[in-house]
Amino acid sequence: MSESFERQQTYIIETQRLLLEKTNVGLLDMGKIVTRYLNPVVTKEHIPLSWRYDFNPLTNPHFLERIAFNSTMNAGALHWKGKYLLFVRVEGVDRKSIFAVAESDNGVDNFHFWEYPLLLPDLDEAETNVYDLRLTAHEDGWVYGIFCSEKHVPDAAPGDLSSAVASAGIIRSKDLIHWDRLPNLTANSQQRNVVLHPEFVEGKYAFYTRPQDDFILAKSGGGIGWALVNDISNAVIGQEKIINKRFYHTIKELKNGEGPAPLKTDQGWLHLAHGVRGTAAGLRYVLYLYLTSLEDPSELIAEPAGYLMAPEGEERVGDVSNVLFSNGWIMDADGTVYIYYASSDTRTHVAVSSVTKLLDYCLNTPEDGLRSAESLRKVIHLIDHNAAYVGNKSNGTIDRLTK
Ligand code: M1P
Repeated sequence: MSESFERQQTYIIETQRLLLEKTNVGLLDMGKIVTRYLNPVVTKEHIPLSWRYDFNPLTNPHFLERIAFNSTMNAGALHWKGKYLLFVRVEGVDRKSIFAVAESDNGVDNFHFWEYPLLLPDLDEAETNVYDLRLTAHEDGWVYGIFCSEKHVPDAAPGDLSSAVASAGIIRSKDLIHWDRLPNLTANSQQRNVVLHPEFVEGKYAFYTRPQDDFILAKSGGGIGWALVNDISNAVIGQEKIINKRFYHTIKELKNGEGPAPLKTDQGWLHLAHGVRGTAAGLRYVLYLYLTSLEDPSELIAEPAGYLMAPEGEERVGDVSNVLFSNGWIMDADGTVYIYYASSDTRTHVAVSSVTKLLDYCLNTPEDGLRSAESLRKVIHLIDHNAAYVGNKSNGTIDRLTK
């Protein structure tokens, strides 16, 4: 064994050990709805070395990385047997993604990958890429994973190597090791960001959808949809109702998409979603919340204006900059909520809150009035409301504005 091989191997093993053992710390969060954490929870450096290096000095004398990875992002999440599990989208430098489970005891640090990536059954040779798995522990007893299954448009013109079509792949398991693959969801349009609701509704499986006219743009797809399906092993989307609409000049003007499966709370189903708008610097992805009724999960009952989280600091930079994306969260029995989100399609972070705070935010933050004049009215209203508490006197501005 050459000295170089041994030195490099030791260095790389030791560096990763230190990373995996690193304690994470919550950042100052006075008056904030979520607590961000100092370090990302899963980065490409967390990926097991045995997936990347050939440890045989004869076949890898320089100890070079044989399979390299680009990012660890858009993770589904599940609380399972006392562990916090992230089903991470692990993207290689070859641009293809696989799924792999990373596990932690406390949800905020020491995530380490299971020995092997998830063994996704391969049913269709034309399927080129798979990504963004959403986990749902359904009341039927299975854990489902819904993900984007992408292929090249079969009848693309010669030379057109970018046209793609997105549909929803479906897997299910009872032990999280062995996964059955069901046929992809059948729909009238392309679909990405499809999520399974955890309970039966009217005796049927309920899906959150995101109809889109083409691979990138939602266009006539009006927002996050909702559809009931009789048979999960032959899931066909018929009637689709838009339950969370897009609006002009909002954070979700261009498109939006359901994040993880919603959390059931005593005030309603709590949803985390992403909203996208166009800017001169490209698309900007932010995270927002909305609440739907317990009696009818497709009925919107509250939605604060704007975003809950937008890219900050280093989160703004990465493979696809200015993006926050989340398809995984976990609620503990005590109401603590762990939001797992990826920044700029590069690495995965955690932000911690509580169901009490998130509901308070949802129910007591003014909704989007869709016009500057309405935003002004809301600010004046709060200033006037605060007059009794902070000493300034209401001067009747709100009355003048409403006349
Ligand atoms: O690059 C940002 C995100 O873009 C897509 O999401 P959406 O379909 O909502 O635009 C997905 O490819 C997602 O994986 C990616 O993070």
